[in-house]
Amino acid sequence: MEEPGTIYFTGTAGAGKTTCVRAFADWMRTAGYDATVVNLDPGLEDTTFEPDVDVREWVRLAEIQDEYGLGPNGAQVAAADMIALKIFDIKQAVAELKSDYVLVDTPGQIELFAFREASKAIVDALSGDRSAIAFLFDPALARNPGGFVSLAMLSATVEFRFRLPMLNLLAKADVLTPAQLEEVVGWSDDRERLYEAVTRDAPTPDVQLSTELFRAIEAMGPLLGLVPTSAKEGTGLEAFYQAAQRLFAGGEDLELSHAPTND
Ligand SMILES: Nc1nc2c(ncn2[C@@H]2O[C@H](COP(=O)(O)OP(=O)(O)OP(=O)(O)O)[C@@H](O)[C@H]2O)c(=O)[nH]1
Ligand SMILES: [Mg+2]
Repeated sequence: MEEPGTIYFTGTAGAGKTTCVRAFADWMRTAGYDATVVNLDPGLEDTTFEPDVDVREWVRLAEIQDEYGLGPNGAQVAAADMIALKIFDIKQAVAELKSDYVLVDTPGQIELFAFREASKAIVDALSGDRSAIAFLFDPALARNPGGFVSLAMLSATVEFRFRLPMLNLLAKADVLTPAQLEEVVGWSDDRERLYEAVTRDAPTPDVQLSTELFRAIEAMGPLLGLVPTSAKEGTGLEAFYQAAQRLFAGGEDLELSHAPTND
């Protein structure tokens, strides 16, 4: 059997990761594809979310807080280390389900996920050759040029840490007007437009800083190719699936034969 396509959903706190994983898994199942949903967030409190493999079976944030007298962030750090110790059990639970796709929800605190050695060990252990990181751009930040550039840098940092291909998503696209959406997607497709937006109307010191940040983005290589999605309205999920398929197929454009078109 071919190795599953594994996608880790990352992004700033509240960017919409958990909702997106659920919506994407629902979309995939409706379309006739099979997907395993993995929760890697030991602090997840949403009781309506029922992942197929749940890290809370092994490690629970509340218990770590109580047992070691830690706050939520300290407990997340300790939890990441504990998860790393259990990773082969988790990997086996995922493998037993034999799905084509594995969708992984990650803890809310991106810095915990991106900057801890334990997270790197977890991702390395779970990932095969067909793995990618979905990075969600929160429109609350992405709608402004400065916020957009900051998120692009964060996405690049995540890529640099994990050395996996990135799928950049604009989450909660439904909260933007069509004009805002066009503008934000335009920044990801066209660096000149982004540069113009970054330097427009900004006070001089900000222009200097933004210009430097922009140059850093420019040096990073390929354009972001942001895919707008809305978990709430179920839009953009097919486009995201196709982007993932292209990536896993090594650039080949696979035919999507039996998926509904709800974009
Ligand atoms: N309008 C709209 N709201 C959304 C969408 N997706 C998520 N939200 C809302 O955004 C908030 C955060 O969503 P979550 O899915 O919990 O985000 P998260 O990134 O998993 O959050 P943490 O794990 O706590 O960092 C919730 O109030 C969701 O209802 C969407 O597509 N559209
Ligand atoms: Mg979440």
